[in-house]
Amino acid sequence: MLKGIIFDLDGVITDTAEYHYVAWKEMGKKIGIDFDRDFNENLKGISRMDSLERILEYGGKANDYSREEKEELAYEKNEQYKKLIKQITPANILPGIKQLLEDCQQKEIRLALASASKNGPVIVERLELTEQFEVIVDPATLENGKPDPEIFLKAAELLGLSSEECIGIEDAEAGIESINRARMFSVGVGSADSMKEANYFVKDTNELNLKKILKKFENQ
Ligand code: B16
Ligand code: MG
Repeated sequence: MLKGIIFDLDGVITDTAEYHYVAWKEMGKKIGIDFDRDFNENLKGISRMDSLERILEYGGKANDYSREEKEELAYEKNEQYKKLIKQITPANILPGIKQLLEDCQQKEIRLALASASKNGPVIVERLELTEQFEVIVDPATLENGKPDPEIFLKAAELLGLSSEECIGIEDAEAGIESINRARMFSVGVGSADSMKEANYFVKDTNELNLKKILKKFENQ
């Protein structure tokens, strides 16, 4: 029986990808690496430091910076990002999500957040959704980022539920892999191609409907 739903944040509850993009792009400019929105897709669901490593590799500068310099670059990016996310309001909750959260509450399905973002709690606060989530996993407590299953397993553990009792919802390929490796039912939001590993997927958040999700879960 389904007892818990574990949500990704960026790309499922709200769309912060553009802010990440703007902030990374500005940092890239300073060190002479330019990239476009297509490349930015590779950074979805990936931790801050792993994102920086991917950008440096893309720009052919993977070995040009010390650990401390990388920390500084990631710090600068995050300062810029924190300025940008100040403009987030409840109006930025993606279509269909409020209804889905309400439907879950009505059915006493417990909710957790499994975001790779260390800014997750601030964003959820700005969306005025803090109270809806019983558990928010702190990514700083984890050893491995997505696609490792650790974050989804941790969320289930904190809810006191088994993997079989939970569903994970994600928009990133790395996130779907993480859910699948946690042996949970995976629900994807995105294109058929990027969500091909998901147990069930929709193209847009406004197609996320609890009844439909439950039906797919029960018939798995
Ligand atoms: P931060 P999610 C992820 O959030 C983003 O998709 C990814 O682009 C970002 O690098 C990562 O959080 C870390 O974010 O720099 O704020 O700690 O999709 O797992 O909710
Ligand atoms: Mg995401």
